[in-house]
Amino acid sequence: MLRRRIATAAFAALLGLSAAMPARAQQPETVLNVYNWSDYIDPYAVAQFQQETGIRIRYDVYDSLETLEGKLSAGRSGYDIIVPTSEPTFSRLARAGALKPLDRALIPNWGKQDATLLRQVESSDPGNRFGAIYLYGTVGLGIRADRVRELFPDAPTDSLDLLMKPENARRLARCGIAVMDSATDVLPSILQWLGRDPNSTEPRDLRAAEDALTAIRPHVRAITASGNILDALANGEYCVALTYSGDVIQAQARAREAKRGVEIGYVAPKEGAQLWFDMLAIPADAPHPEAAHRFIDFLLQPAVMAGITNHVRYPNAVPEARPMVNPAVRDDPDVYPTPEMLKRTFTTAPLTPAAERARSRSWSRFKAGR
Ligand code: N2P
Repeated sequence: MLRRRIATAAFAALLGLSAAMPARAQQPETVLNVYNWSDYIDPYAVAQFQQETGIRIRYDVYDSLETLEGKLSAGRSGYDIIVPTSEPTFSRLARAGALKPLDRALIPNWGKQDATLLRQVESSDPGNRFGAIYLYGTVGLGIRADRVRELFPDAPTDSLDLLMKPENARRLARCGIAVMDSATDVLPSILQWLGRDPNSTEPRDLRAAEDALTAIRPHVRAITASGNILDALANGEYCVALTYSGDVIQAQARAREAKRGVEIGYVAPKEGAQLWFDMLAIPADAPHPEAAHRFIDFLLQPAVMAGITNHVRYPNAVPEARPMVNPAVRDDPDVYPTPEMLKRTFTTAPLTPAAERARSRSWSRFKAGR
């Protein structure tokens, strides 16, 4: 049995390596078009999949839900795999008929996923028909600890007060404040900080969030894509950035490697952090649905998932992967939140199209500083 497995692996490797040989070039090559968040996979996993299956991956990235939705809503995206967040994008695409129901017979590793987490995403996808859980995380603050200690020794570093109270933002402005450019993934945290319902569609709540953001606007250096924030944080360009948890922890790891004294920390705000799940999904018009199922199945293998978490510093939903994750990553509560931290998180709900439009108009005004 073992020998056969080895022989099969060797054969698959051979297929992968022989992709450029003329004999194979005559056969149409299978391609898998993946559209994923930036800085969100272990390149080794991509290489391994290609080598094992002979399927070539064409990989594109986005760094906000707005960009993903823009691409998908135009139709005929040509993608086979997308990774939308459970709310609002994934649930909306599922309801709109834009996703293909997953064929579990083609995903033998489906059962590797944590049943409790799967139940949790059922509020976005009853019956878990359209998505497997890829990774999850929170929205919070990346803090350049070495500089904030100097500039503002008694800074409230456990709270969104650090960013959202104008007197604090003013003190930190010259060392750089950034906010990721996404109404969808920022406004709920601001509403929560204000003590309002993060899913509120009430105009007065939205107005309050916009006013709070507008009040700190003069002190914000950049409202930019999350991918840009990751790079700049790692280089020490910002003191405070509102962005996704694992992006901060990746920046922290890069800064440590660079050994230039840049010290980055992550904080899930004590007022309550937004918890999100990113889902592996197949667009309804995907040109290569079989290869897409194969890719999802491949990713759900514990060893592959562990490699991804090690690389991108976001937790996965495969419990068997956990012992294979590096202890420094596995035991970091900023990566895998503790049960107490999870109690202080909130999830978002879908908005009506009108509420969604109101949020995006409000966001544009904040960006323009008006
Ligand atoms: C990866 C960011 C993905 C998290 N750079 C957003 N859900």
